[in-house]
Amino acid sequence: MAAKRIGMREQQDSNTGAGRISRRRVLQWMGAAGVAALAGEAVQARDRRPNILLIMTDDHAAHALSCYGGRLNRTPAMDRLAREGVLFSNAFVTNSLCAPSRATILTGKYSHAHGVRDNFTDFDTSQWTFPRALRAGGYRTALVGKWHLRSDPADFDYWNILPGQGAYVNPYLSEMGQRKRHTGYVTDIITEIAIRKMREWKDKPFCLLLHHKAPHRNWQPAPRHASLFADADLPLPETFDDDYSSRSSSAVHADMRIADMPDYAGDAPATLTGRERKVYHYQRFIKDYLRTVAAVDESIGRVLQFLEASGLAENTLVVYTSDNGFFLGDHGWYDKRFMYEQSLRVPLIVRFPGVARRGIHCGAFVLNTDLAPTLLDAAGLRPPDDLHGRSLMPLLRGQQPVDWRTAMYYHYYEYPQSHRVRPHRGVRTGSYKLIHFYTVDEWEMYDLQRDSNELQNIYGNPRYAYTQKGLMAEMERLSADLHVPAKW
Ligand SMILES: [Ca+2]
Repeated sequence: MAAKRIGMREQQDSNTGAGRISRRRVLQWMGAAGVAALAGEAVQARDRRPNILLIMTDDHAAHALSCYGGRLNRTPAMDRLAREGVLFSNAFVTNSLCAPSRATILTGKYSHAHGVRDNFTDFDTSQWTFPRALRAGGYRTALVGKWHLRSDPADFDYWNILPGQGAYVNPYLSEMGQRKRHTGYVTDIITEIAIRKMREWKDKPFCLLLHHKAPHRNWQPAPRHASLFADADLPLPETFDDDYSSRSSSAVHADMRIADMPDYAGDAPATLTGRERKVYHYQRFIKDYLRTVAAVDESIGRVLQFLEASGLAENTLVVYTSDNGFFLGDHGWYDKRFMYEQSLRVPLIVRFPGVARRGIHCGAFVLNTDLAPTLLDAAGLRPPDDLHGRSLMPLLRGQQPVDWRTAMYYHYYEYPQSHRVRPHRGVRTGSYKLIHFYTVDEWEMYDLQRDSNELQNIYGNPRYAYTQKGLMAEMERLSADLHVPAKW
């Protein structure tokens, strides 16, 4: 059965002209024994399967990349990656929170299935992950930077990680369990370690997870970026003054308002009051946030340069994404968690020379559950049947399967710490979003075509009764498909 399925995929590959992948797969199917049984040339065949580099940041909102239309900053290296690969313009996370999203990326499953619903749960490292499957398939695997899953990493030949959140300046890192203090700025240090490892491993396929701490709170820019934006007032987001008047009480209840943010409270001049103080906090926050993004962009530039100089670029799949989105003053907030757009959306850019199209934007709905099956597919390995995600490989080639998803299910759990965002689940389609804060039985619904800022809650509006009913049914259908437990 497995062989038949792989055979079908092989057929697809040849139909789409991705002959190189097919050849790699053939070599892989033959396995070591098969290769050894063949004469001379095949025995010498080098494993040419693609290297995989997954670059992920922490809390980088899609609207803070210029290639995503962000108007706040410039991200030349990320933009270059997008020009040379595929930019997914509707990439969403399934639970907008650090640890749950990281566990989802590793396992290809929703929070309820991998068990990490919040930031306070240990990741059960006995479960399947895509690095484990790659390792079993002959890849060397490495993890460098932020891990945030509490348990020690289990599926990596090499790991060198920040303990917990880690520090921006002179951080400690744990290299295979050995703690060591480094001198310098965290984004640069993580980049250097990753480059060193790729250089060392360049002769055999590797999968390296390069996970930055930036741009996570508390934002500390590198000294070279300390005065970036110093002379400018950055524009306020359109929803900066959202008064939550049409929403459920859950938006009012949340504790993540720019106006009240403690980070800069002591620095604000005492003469400032009300909205002036809120604007002051915003300017301090957004500039520090974007300064930490600037170092990440430089890191990506350095990595791309290294890949070229070392001859690895043509055979390395590079992914850039973030573990969740972020409110950049949108709706008067910082942080994430809510299913609203700025938190739900993440940047996702994939460059795969010789396989993926160059410079296209793909608007299909893609989720963080899709990364694990995609990366296995790229390596010619078959993902297990119980993953919730689906390989993005056809989309990368510019072909959208007719049965691709047109709605996505979302589920956030962590409460009350931190930020008092009530648990909720919801569904998003191309035109609408329905959210249920089920612990208080409150509903919200938005018409995303007419109200992209999500300011007018239309739940219960008789004009939308038919649509509302359909969305509720769709949420239940997706929830049943995913086997989301009724109680947790
Ligand atoms: Ca995060």
